[in-house]
Amino acid sequence: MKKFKRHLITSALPYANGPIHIGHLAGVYIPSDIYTRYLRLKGEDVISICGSDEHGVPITLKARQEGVSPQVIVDRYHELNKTSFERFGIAFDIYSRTTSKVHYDTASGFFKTLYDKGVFIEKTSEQFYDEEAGQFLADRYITGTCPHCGYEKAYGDQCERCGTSLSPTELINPRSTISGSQPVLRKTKHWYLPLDRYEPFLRKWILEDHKEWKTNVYGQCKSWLDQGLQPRAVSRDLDWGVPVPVEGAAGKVLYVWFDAPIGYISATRELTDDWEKYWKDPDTRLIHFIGKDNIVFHCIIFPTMLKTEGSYILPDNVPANEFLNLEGDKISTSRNWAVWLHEYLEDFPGKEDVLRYVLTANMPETKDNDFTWKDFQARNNNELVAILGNFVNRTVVLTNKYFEGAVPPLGDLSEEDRQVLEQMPVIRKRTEHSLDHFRFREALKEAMTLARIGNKYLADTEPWNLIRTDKEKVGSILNICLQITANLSLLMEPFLPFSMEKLRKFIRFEKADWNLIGTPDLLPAGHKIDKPTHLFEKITDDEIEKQINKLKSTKTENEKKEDKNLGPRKKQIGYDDFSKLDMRLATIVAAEKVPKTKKLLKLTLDTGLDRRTVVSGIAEFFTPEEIVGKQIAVLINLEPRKIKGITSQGMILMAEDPSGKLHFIIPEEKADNGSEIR
Ligand code: B3M
Ligand code: ZN
Repeated sequence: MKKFKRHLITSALPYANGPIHIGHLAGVYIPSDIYTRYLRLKGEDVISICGSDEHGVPITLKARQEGVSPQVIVDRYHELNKTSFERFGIAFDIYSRTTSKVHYDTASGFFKTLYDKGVFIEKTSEQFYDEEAGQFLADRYITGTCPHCGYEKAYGDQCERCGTSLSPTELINPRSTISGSQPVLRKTKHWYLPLDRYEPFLRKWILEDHKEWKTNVYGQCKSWLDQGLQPRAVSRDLDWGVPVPVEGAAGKVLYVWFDAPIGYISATRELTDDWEKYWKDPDTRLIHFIGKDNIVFHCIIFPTMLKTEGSYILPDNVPANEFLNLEGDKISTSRNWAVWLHEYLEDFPGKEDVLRYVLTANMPETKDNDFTWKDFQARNNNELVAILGNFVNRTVVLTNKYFEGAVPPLGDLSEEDRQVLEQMPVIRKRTEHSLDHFRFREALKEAMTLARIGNKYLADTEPWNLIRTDKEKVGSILNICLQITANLSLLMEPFLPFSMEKLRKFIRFEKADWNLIGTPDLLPAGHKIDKPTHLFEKITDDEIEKQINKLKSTKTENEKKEDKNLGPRKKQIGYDDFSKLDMRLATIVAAEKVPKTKKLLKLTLDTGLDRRTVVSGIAEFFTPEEIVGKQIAVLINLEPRKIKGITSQGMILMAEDPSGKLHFIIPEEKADNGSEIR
């Protein structure tokens, strides 16, 4: 493999609309940090880049839900996530953000370069526009009835009930989630990246030149390429994002997945004046650490952007991980089904390395995997405490007890002594091989082998008994154990940085240099070590019960919420808005099913003012027979709409309960049709 002069490591920029959880850590940030620390320990020139991804619709949705600006949301979570990463020892060289000025300049400059080179296709298409709110609607801002299952809260891009991916124009009775009004289709121009034109290049670059990529990554890229690539819009009609820097682009911003990867470049510009050496010199190795849901953006779209810009290097590897589940269920921010990093740091102070260890040991590198609190406790108690901690502690305690903390001289070596010492360079090589191939679980297992060997060597030689008859031999045994300890402090550093720093302190070994691993005399005879402190401590059943109960109450809350699946509060309106609604009592005088639909009934209403037809999605709950004669509430001044060829003049008012069942709103006693509701 080519020898690179320097390494540029990027980690997926987390959306600044929520906290970091263990799925993010296991998927992206722990592997990235292990790899970066490993390179640094080897003395390589490496920089590690990350930051907050602060644009995109999810952030504006959250802002709308809370009735605050998107800036308030991103400021909150940028700070929380930045601090959490720092406290957890994720050693980025910079943690920037995509609302920074440097990023706006870099991203708009990048777009302009491609624009001026004529790379983009300009296309005008029709998009839903909310005339009341005066803005185009991103897919998530449009809701309506799913044409496949009749679910009335389907989104413009997907129906959450039947999972069908949709386009907004497929929705029946589409409504804007901003104003509730029926959106209209309006022409709008966008710029498209012609991915199809770069298919031959991508095929060769990935499928021929990068056969070494992880199977899950290579396979996903191949299926994207085999499906055939389509031009992809890189601008949006939104008011939150990097403005499109060309004429005729008022109200348009860069598509978040065009702008965010450029965030890696702008963060590097912020970090060092040498940024072009990292991004444009072919002697730099660029590695993107991401989750599997980001593969297409980092292997197809961003490389096409870099290639068309022409002066940038391309990623040499993109070791994407799969997903981590929690107690057998998908991690979900919206359902609060997660172990949040900032909460973990509060609940388990000083145990950052325990979570790093467990998430590495269970890392979802080739398939989704599961995190359980019981496994967390078992690995801490049976591996960190009972093997690594126990070995180091006994070695240091006995050296203090029998030799006043001075490393004893190494005597003649027995066969067992020789075998143990010979293992160190072997284990280093195997650990290196695993790390070089981004196999972190395997690397950790290899490294822990050295601790197991040390533990067994102590148990076999029993220096605490031998001391009665052969102090010299005990000295030799402890000398070997101290060499193993010093080697472990380097070998385990990428995985357990906090504990290994502590360990190096009490054995007074300050040379953090990977290339020393395997050396049998890192601690020469006579070197004075300190008294030990415990590297790890047992985690009790109570501590775990507390976490499991926390999840149980989350589950109960979710179940209750699912029962009370009350629609999200809407933005406050003024009386004037309300007074525009003309709602009346009306009697259903006729009803029939709308052919070829499951959900729709055609109703004839006597509104007291006239007779009119209204189409309504209630067939799943009511038969035509049972509702004729009912007096109900209806909105009569809604713009008429054609639904399945029938002009519907208004909307009956229904209450939808948490289970999704619909209920008429009926006066307690009959009143005149046409009576105003206000
Ligand atoms: N913000 C993370 C995600 O999809 C996304 C990564 C951007 S990396 C440029 O959850
Ligand atoms: Zn559906």
